[in-house]
Amino acid sequence: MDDAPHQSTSALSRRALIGAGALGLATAGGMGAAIGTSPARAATGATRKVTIYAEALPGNQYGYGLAPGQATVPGPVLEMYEGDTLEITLVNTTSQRLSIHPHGVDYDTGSDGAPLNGSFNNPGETRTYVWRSHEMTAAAGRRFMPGSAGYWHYHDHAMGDDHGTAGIARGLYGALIVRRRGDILPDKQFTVVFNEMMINNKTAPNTPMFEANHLQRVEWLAIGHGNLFHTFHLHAHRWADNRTGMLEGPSDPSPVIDNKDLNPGSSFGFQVLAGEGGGPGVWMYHCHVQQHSQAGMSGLFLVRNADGSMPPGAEEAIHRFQGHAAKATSEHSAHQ
Ligand SMILES: [Cu+2]
Repeated sequence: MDDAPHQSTSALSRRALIGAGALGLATAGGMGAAIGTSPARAATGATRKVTIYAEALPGNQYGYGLAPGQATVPGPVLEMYEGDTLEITLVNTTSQRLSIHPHGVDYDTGSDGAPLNGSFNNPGETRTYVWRSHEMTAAAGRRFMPGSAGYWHYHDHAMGDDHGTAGIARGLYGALIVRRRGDILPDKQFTVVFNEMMINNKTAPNTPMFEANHLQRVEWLAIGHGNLFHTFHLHAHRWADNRTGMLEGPSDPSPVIDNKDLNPGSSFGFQVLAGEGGGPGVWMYHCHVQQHSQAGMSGLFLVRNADGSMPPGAEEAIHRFQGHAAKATSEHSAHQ
């Protein structure tokens, strides 16, 4: 379980995933050795199989993992290229009914993950879910039907009630990326889930501290859950409000933003170059609903120097965040 505030060790390297040949779906044990090997390659219509383990975690939490004993909150980043199929064997190691339900891709009722369709794992049961994707297609009137590409997500839809309310509350969620061929691949990925008054089911100062070296390409995966309205803000960086976060030319009309609504069930992603513009340092990411950030919905993005060393003032800023965040949380609790 990822219970340390430092996320860097568990933040999966994009190149590691591609190198493993399974687009983020290799077993965790095989990942490390593959860093820096083959470039992205995926045949149209490829089917990839992955086994995911749903497990109970300390503190009444639950998580998805790619190997037994490796469940995390959020779960692993799952990736596919448009046209590919993902065949997920979900092993339910828990005593609870649960499932895995995707957003953005194609699936039959039997892979819906919803009790409405009888699609879930009973306690201890193993079940296979099939997620398909497709490319954009030409339609009548010079229009196009959208493909599956996007920054999506997956979550439980069966624990507690027919909507998976208890499973989502306890951590059964993760990011799902469907890429278009030719998309630029990032060096690092950070998943940020705003769930009720928490980030990745934690509050400051125990929220993840994401790390990258100056100008590394980092991909932020933002997901909303729960019952509250949130807004995601990242300091010192900005992105285009479109599918990738990057402009496709000098006249691309996409708005450029640094703050975006992140409400229950919604998701978005974008890529930035770490510290581009602002340089190395410690930058905040947080919910911009003031009561939420004040109550602990904030975290740190440490942009190290290009050589990996700590920039001036970074240690002090981290200590300041840990002290102030803890104080803010306790003060807020006192007012409840
Ligand atoms: Cu919020």
